[in-house]
Amino acid sequence: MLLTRKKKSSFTNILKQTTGLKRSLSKKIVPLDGNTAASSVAYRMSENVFLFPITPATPMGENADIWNSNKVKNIYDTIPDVILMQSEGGAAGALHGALVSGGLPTTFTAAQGLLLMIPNMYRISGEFWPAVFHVSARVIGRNGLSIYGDQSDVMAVRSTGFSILCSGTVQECGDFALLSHLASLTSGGPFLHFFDGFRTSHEINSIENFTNEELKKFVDMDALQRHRERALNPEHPYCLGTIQQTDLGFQGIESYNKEVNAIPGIVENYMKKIHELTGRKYHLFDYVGHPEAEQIIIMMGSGTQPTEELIKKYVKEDNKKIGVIKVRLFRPFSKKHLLEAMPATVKKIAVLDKCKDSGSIGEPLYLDICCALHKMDVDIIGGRYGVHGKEFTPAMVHAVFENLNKKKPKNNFTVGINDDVTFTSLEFGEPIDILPKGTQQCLFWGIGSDGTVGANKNAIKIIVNNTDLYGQGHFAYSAHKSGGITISHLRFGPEPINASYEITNADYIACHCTPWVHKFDLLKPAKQNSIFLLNSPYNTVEELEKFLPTEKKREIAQKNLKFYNINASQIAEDVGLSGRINMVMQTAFFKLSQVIEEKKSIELLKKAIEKEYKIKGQVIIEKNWNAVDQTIENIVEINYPREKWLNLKKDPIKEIDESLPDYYYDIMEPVSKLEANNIPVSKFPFSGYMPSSTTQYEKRGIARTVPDWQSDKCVQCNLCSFVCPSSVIRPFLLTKKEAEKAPYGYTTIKATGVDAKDAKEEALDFKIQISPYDCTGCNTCVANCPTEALVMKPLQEVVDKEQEFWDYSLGLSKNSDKATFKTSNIKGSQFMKPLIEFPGACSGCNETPIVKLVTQLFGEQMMIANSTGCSCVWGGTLPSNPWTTNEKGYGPSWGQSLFEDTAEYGLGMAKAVQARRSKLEILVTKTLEDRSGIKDEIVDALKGWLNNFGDREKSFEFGEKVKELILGEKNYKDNKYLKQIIQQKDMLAKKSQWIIGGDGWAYDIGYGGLDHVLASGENLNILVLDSEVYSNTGGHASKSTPRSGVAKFTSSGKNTKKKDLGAMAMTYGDVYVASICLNADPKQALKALIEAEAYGGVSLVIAYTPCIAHGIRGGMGKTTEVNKLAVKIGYTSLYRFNPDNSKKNKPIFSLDSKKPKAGFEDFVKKQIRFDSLKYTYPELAKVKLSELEEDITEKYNSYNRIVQTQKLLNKKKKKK
Ligand SMILES: Cc1ncc(C[n+]2csc(CCOP(=O)(O)OP(=O)(O)O)c2C)c(N)n1
Ligand code: SF4
Ligand code: SF4
Ligand code: SF4
Repeated sequence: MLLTRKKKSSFTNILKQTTGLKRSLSKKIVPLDGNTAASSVAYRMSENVFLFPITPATPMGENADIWNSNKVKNIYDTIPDVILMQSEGGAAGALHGALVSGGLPTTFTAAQGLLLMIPNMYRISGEFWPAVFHVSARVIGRNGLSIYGDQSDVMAVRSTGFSILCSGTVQECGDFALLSHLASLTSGGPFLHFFDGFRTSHEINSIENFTNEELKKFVDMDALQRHRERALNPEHPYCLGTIQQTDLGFQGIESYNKEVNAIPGIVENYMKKIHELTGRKYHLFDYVGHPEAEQIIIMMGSGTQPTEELIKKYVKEDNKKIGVIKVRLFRPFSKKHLLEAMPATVKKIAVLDKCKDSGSIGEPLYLDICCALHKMDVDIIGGRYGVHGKEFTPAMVHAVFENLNKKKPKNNFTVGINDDVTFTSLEFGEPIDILPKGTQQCLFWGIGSDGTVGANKNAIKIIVNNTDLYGQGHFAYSAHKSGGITISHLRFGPEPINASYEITNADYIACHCTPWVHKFDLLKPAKQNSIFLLNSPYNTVEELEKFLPTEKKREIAQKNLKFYNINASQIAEDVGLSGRINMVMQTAFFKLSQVIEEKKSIELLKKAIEKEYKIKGQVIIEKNWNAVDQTIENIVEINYPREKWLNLKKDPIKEIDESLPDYYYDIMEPVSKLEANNIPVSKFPFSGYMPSSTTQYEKRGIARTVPDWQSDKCVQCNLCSFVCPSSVIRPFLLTKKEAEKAPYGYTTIKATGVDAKDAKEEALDFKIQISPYDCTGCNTCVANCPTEALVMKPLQEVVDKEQEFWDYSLGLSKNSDKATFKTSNIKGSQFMKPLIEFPGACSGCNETPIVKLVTQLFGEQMMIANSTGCSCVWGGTLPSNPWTTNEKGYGPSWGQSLFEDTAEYGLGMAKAVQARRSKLEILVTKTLEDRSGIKDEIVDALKGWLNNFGDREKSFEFGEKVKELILGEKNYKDNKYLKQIIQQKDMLAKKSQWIIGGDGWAYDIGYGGLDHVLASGENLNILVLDSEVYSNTGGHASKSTPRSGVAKFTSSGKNTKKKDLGAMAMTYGDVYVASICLNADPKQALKALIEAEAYGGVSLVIAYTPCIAHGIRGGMGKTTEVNKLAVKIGYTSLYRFNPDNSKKNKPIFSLDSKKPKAGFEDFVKKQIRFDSLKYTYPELAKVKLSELEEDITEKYNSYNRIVQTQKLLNKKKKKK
């Protein structure tokens, strides 16, 4: 990373800048999350940081990048180098190299990332080097991926030889980070320090952080010198990584047992030192509970918090003889220290593992404990909890002790789910409140990107930094990238808060998103007499009586809630912060909750505003101040008629809609109501299966405004549909009868330009129709309409009639009827049903429309190997499946393997299909040779199929015919050939194989595989959704990120230019390559996709897909404008490289975009990713942006040179 700022910054100052957190020197308490607590130590204890982003460990790397950019030094008085690698495998390899050269490297990772490091972990521990990996532990993907935390990743590396230390709280994240660096250096061996991902990594809590002086204090300089001296160096050379035979290897592995055996003592020693320094006492195994406990739990991680707190309560109140052993050092496992920690009175032990070791006799910690205590007279059982990030609460701890108390406790149990298949689960009861007295609990229901989460993080900072209160914040999100729910759980109190679970007893609940009142059971956690604040336009009892559902009114009355309303959207609008309600809601929280006295809190809030918005200028500061004042004046207490609301009759139970599949009621509905924790195991489909077409049931209604069609202005170009990211706006054709039968108000116009045969026979009508509940309000269709025939209108105004019209439109006879229109042009392609609809992408996403177009062209024959990234989130998040089918039930089949192996996964798919189809080809050939008893019609169809075996469209047509004819024969099963052909009927149609992924995959982590597949000569299509960043993880730089681009991990603008993947692929000569940008040049994009699919070898289509991470000014609705500019100035050159053209004597390379024109400055200004550099690093901006401009010219010139060379060669050819 380039170091740019001249001024040196202290760590404390930078911590303030990066987290906005202020360190109170008097009490040294700061609100930090687990990732920051760990990385702030790791960064300062290391010399090199090798990175690759993976949730939930990514913020550790992001912190390191920002600290590096700000020249923050480590304790060795140097600035740690922060290096972004192409994968975690690469990070581990580089780290290994740094170690053997005497460096002090570190890295941060989780889940699949940690798995990629395994080979190097063995090597590092085998050579016994001092390195520390900090792991935000996360679920390993099995039949599905999850970004949430369990300990399956750490357990998967427990045999690598790394020492493993576990933190259970945010405070411990900092303490044990230090412990692991110190112990690693002294012991000389590698450490893995971990904490529960998302739970501890993202939880903000009040903790003490270390100063540089404190960190330095215990560093073992002798050990460091030993490490440096041991390093590879030509001045005292030796060799590493030797090949060993059977006579040598075994002894070699045993040769460092002594060093490993010393580790527990070293860790213990440093624990003592940390105790002396901080007063916090740790042991390798920490026992909490009754001194004569008979029943104990043994576990590690954040789950120890509710366990410990409940035990303390039961011991104190009922003198229960129970306790918990918290495992700190899991590897090397010290039996001696375990026994020292365990009371001699223990008779029964429940070992809790936060992972599942499928097929094993028990989970890893359980097996270790059984082995350690096998000679003792204790009963040991094992159970699983918190797997896939499942909540673990005091009520569940209670259930574990109840089980343990039984004569025959259940072994191999689960807690937290309802396993009604193998009956492993323990039942647990109502929530148990064990928080210290005076703790206030506050819940905030927001909608993605409304600023709620940011405002709440701010609130914690303000409170913890300015009062004696402790604070804790935990944030939960839904998987949808747009319109998803966010729930913030905030706790404040006079004593430290150890509660690693969500709030079930709230003193304050705020609903920031009005429709959530109807959707969720959001008052369930409300305490009696607590506060409820609603953001809605309804300030009177009368209006609210009408608006609120009966259930909510009754609940408000029953719980005697103090009910307030604030019209936050109006206030935001009035003060000039349209759509930004966060400041209003934050002010309301401070006023109503009284966590800090009102006057003081407003003062602090205003100060915080001034600081936060300083760079944006005084106008913005004043708008926010104004929002604060307006809020104080406009909060309305609702004096509701309590008696009346108490006696309201229940609404009738909604009838079951028979047309909806079981899957909807079993899975989708509970998920959408946030009640999925109650879904029993028996309802889960086998192997991660998700049925197609389920997003159609979601009907999220997240748009504030939706397009309204002005039929008189429409020129029937279908561009609106072409660019819609959500498949929401579609053109429909109607026969005369259908137009007559249409619902009242259903406007149509006479169809024009539909030139296929049916249209000529009968005049058709045309209509543009939207699915109102599925629209995200992105404005892309409006921006692309050439005649202003679309106008945005408030959803509520149009929703009922538009929904009725949409339902009617879906049943029209001409839908997807290829006989009525040509599908190879923009207009015709849009009459085909998109076989992906309503994906949960961000509003205005550029990835989805391209994939949608591909499904309209080839969807019924598509096999998709999808990479990990945004496209797998909007395309494959259980239970919302946007992949859908046509009237025949055919549609894309979709699979995701890993982030790193997508090309290989797709190649595997293609090869298997090829093999199966070849077999079918042989069978059909034999059938035709031995055709006795087979009707001529069938024989003809089979011949047609065989002759068109490799033709996608014809093999499909003949295949359909073959199926129809054979299945029409009553006794076809009597013929051995026909029977077998029908058994393999799904191989008749040639498949259209697609490999889809982002630039992170194609340019970086998956490049090796991609390159191999490019060289394979196979007939498959690769679509790279090039957003120039790792969009899914929040916008991290890839090798596709342009020079000067500000992304995560390149916070001072990227130093190097974008890799030209297309040019690299073209060098193979036999790969079809295209560069497209859908809404900048729709025709070119369509042409390229059709050519790519038709090409008989490998095709690579690189689609420029700007993303929210680019910070397009004016929002994603403006991407069309920016994309057109990108093409105009040559930032993105559009081209097609078609090797087939050489056979046709046509130029292989077509540069489809014109010579670049002026507009670079405008392009820069329109995107925060470039423009912000001018403010953060002005001098660098000058240099890097002008270099970017040069890159653009150079790139265009290089393409133009190909064109000119082609022309020249052509001329020469003609002359000859
Ligand atoms: C081995 C591994 N490392 C890291 C990740 C985390 N991860 C998931 S998606 C992603 C970035 C995807 O970026 P890109 O391929 O550009 O796709 P986009 O999200 O931009 O569509 C990363 C880093 C992972 N899933 N697996
Ligand atoms: S506003 Fe966006 S989502 Fe809605 S129809 Fe238009 S393009 Fe589609
Ligand atoms: S983009 Fe505008 S003119 Fe074209 S079909 Fe849609 S509404 Fe009609
Ligand atoms: S690519 Fe960007 S805009 Fe699209 S879903 Fe991902 S983050 Fe959102």
